[in-house]
Amino acid sequence: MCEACGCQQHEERTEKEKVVDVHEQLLAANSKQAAANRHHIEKMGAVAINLISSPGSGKTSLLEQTIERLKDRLSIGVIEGDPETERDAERIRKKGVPAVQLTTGGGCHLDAPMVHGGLHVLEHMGKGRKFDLIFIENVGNLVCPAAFDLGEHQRVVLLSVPEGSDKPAKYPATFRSADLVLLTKIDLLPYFDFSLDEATAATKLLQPTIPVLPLSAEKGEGMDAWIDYLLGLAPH
Ligand SMILES: Nc1nc2c(ncn2[C@@H]2O[C@H](COP(=O)(O)OP(=O)(O)O)[C@@H](O)[C@H]2O)c(=O)[nH]1
Ligand SMILES: [Mg+2]
Repeated sequence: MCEACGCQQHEERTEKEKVVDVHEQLLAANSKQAAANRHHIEKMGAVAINLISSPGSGKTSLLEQTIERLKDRLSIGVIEGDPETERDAERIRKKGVPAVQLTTGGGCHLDAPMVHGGLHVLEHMGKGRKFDLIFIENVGNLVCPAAFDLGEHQRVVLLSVPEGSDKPAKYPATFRSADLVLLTKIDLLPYFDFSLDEATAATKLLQPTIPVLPLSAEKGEGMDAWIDYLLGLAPH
């Protein structure tokens, strides 16, 4: 029972307020570390891109194909986030690029302190070389990663054809936080009830001027526009 007024409800509300307070403190601490990360990344000579999507939307496949196309032109590093396993970092290393695996032990998003640790490991792996682009593949989730600035310069949200074109309307916070939306696996369009127009319109309802690029990492369609976008971001 609440000591102040003897009311059960008031006490419950106070407990909820405490939880909100802790959450706000956590986000404030994250934002502070994210600003430091951004500075750190710039000192490394790089631009960082945070990739956010549901599990299986094609983030790692997109990175594999992106590295194939850019590795002779740009110096690339990758930070991978997953609840468990080193698998995605191993896939990236097979492409000849340094990759750090961060495992959250079940956590549903990366945060700025974790990425700070990852940047130090990446620098060590890079043996002092400068990076042009650092990709951060977030944990597969369309809700939680949106609230956590990692110190990236660009946030790219992927939506794959099998997921359905209603996802921007259902997960507005994530799509509203994006700098670019990629509609992935468009080679599967003949087999799914997915409308590129509807997905684009739903995204533009949240952000009228955001670029939306459809592509297939597997078949290559649309990849040129993505590569041009990245070349436009890379430091010159
Ligand atoms: N058909 C098709 N499948 C894809 C494409 N990109 C990725 N995939 C498949 O989707 C699955 C998940 O891909 P992955 O890159 O691991 O997704 P992530 O969890 O977002 O990193 C794998 O079986 C990929 O082969 C694509 O462009 N077309
Ligand atoms: Mg992956």
